[in-house]
Amino acid sequence: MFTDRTKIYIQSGKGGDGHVSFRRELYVPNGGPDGGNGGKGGDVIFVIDEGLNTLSDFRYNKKYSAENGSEGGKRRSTGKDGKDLILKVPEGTVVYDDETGKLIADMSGDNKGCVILKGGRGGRGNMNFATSVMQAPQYAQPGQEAQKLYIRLELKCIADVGLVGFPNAGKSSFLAACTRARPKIANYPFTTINPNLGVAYPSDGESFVIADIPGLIEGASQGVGLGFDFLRHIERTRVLIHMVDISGIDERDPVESIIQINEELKNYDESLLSRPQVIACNKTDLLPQDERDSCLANITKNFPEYKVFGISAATGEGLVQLIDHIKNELDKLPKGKVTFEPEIDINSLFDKPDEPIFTRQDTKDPHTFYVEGSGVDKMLGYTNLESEKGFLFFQEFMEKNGIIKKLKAMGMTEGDTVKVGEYLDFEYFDGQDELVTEEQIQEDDE
Ligand SMILES: Nc1nc2c(ncn2[C@@H]2O[C@H](COP(=O)(O)OP(=O)(O)OP(=O)(O)O)[C@@H](O)[C@H]2O)c(=O)[nH]1
Ligand SMILES: [Mg+2]
Repeated sequence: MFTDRTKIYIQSGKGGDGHVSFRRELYVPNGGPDGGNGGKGGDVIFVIDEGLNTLSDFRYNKKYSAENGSEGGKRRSTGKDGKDLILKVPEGTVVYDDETGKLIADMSGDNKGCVILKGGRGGRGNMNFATSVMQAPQYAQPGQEAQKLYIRLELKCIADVGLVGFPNAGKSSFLAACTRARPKIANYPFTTINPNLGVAYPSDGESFVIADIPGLIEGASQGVGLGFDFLRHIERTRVLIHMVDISGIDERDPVESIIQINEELKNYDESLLSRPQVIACNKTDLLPQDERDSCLANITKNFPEYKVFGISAATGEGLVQLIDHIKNELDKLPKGKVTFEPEIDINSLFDKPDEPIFTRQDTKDPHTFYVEGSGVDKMLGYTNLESEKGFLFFQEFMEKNGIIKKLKAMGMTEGDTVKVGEYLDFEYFDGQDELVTEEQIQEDDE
């Protein structure tokens, strides 16, 4: 089945955690810290695959994750980087953030591939944290979190020319007559249920691509019929061929039809109406010469802004002239494909505000307290506690946020353990109102 729209979940790899370990050597009782850094998490990358023309590959599998980075190891060994996840899509695929509906990336034109989600960076192992102040750091930095996102993929065909009109107007017949495409053709509305592409060769110059979409009906822009879902396939086209049946067999007034279809185009996307449009009055073979002439004259009078052609997809009448005219119109326009600009910086989606700082007492051990929240983790991430400056900064942070006060109010007394974030343990000393690391206690004892 043809799929041109789907929602999937993607996730980059988490960064590997930094490692905590100490050198063990014969005759060296207290080796220095040698825990290595974690590996980087894998990215989620989209690339264009020229061989694809639908999003059917995404129909069944809805979840995609890149590999996590591995944890750092002993003896300063760095964890392995997680493998990137490469997702292949057809050219013309547009990636949207599902929640906001904003455009993240248009996989077309010069954009042959791009990173949509970045893997987390690896955490630093404790080998980075040894200083003269602290010889045996007991913690390492955690790896950065993975990025997670629900996205919507939409294929918007890459074509130079779009065919629009009511069902049964003869759009597919026209495509079949002018190109080597073989779409289904039949005398009932909505014969076409997927867009068809065909390459047309004008008498002179380069070929161009025509997109045939299902017939539009009144209300198409609001989702009536099949039209709405497929109007996106003409968004990238630069010239429109408006196909209208003038034989009278569908009992629609041609002038009324043209107005109605243009109304639907305008409701869907106003810019569609400002594109060069050519009216192709089809099925001339079914009308006597005089009727056909008066009909064409009437349409020309009503739509002076458009060029009007009488054609027959059945006999081939007027097709060469129409194709050559379209080629001329295309040549007048600036070269290049219609592409869409991102409406959102993907990274801004992951800049979450810090959680409030949260303090609590251990439920079983009244002498252990916790200080938690992403704000704390972030602070620890950029603070080197082993440097004097870093340690001072940390103390100020605890002070400024009223954390010591809160802990004391909860019953913290001298000698109690305070666990900050995921990795840091301190012992509280009353009187000085400050925290001292275990190593400093040891040093003081000596
Ligand atoms: N006599 C005659 N019949 C035509 C001509 N063009 C198309 N038809 C017939 O009109 C009917 C509809 O043609 P299609 O090409 O399927 O029309 P369509 O616009 O693609 O219709 P949908 O896909 O339903 O939107 C078919 O029975 C065709 O054989 C023409 O120039 N002359
Ligand atoms: Mg058709």
